[in-house]
Amino acid sequence: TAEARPKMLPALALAERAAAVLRDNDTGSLVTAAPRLYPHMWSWDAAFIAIGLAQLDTGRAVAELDTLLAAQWRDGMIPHIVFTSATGYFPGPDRWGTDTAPQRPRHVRTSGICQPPVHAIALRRIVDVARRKSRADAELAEGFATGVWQRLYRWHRWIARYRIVDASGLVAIVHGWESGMDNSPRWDEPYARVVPGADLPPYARLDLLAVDDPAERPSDDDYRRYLWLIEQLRRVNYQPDHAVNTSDFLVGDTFTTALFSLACDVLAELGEELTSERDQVAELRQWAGQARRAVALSRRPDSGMAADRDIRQGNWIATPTLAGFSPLLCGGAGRRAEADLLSTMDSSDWSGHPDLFAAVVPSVSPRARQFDRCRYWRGPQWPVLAWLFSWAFERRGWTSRAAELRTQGLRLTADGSFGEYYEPFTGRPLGSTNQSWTAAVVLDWLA
Ligand code: 2M8
Repeated sequence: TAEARPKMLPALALAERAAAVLRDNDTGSLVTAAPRLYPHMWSWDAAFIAIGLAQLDTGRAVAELDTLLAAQWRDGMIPHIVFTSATGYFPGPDRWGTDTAPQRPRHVRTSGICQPPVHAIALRRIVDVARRKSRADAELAEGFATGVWQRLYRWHRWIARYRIVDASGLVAIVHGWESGMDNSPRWDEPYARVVPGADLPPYARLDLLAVDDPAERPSDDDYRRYLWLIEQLRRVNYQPDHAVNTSDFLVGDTFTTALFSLACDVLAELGEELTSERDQVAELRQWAGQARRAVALSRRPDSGMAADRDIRQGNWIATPTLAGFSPLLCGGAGRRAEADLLSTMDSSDWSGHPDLFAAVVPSVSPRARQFDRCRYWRGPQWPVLAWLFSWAFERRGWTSRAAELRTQGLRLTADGSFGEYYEPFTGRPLGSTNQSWTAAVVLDWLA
């Protein structure tokens, strides 16, 4: 119950604790995603972490993105993990075996897949925050943004070139981990057809050692499939064209597509402000428009919610998850459809569910049969996603909605434990504590 929770910290104390989390998880060149569970740099975590760092120190914020971008593959992909020397996370660099991939970066070890492209959003936020701080901060952030703009353009071009592979126009992923929502019920059907080969090399999970209860993490069956997909990708040396041809898992991800659309527009905007790259800006606008249309077209007629596309099977996956609200991030669905989606979001099936501790959209509808209140991406609330929606709503001019999400996000996180995710009915922190991206978005909310 709510009574069992530690009391809510006042804003100043909460901000101090959040800053301490980022400091404690800082190795000097990067902030790890979490102290024990994730002792490396994750791609989309790094973007949110940089947003939090921007409130503390512009120089440290840009350095974080710089570390990530220094690990960019030569074809443009930003890898989903940049490994530190820490042990204790599985699968580590040896299991990924990217060392023989011709397009890998030379000086650092990484995984061989990617994550949602939220980096341009982080760069936008860093520039905006710095401009409000001081002239020197603004110059630092703008100089950095101008310097890395091409690298982000090349990342977006990689997605447009290699990951739009069918008529749906959705951005395809070759592993559930690429969605960031690892064990979401969105992927149950496509994963059901991933059958690990008998030649899957043996392994031992380490993630379960870092959480209170295995019921907060994916199952062993899930993990065998995750590892099998890595095995398939490793066997084609992570060549992007072979990967989409051979992976047993190939899904058009509507949420990633919405973020791609939004990020292309944001990067185009930054390009207009800071560079003279007219042609590349025009390309970004075109990708943004195509992705926006793909998301709008993925809506199911009955619910109005966006769906994913199982490309291997040729069917839609319409599971009631938070990804269904993707059109609200990037627009394109039309005013009527958006109003309907917003009322769905407010309804008792979602944020308006009477038993929620905080009115933050859960990862899965509490009324869905797949809902599991403790298990990772199958029900709990994720502050980082609340931040994304609040930022996008602000940008779309829905100021009071953005403010309300921020208030509710702070209610969820005010105990100062910085959980990775939260149990929706009690507000109990789950997974890791002192999770960097949670601390980062709290810092941004409190600014
Ligand atoms: C989780 O994913 C990793 C694999 O990438 C894991 O469970 O080992 C996800 O929540 C993902 O979205 C996140 O980026 C990562 C680090 O926080 O953890």
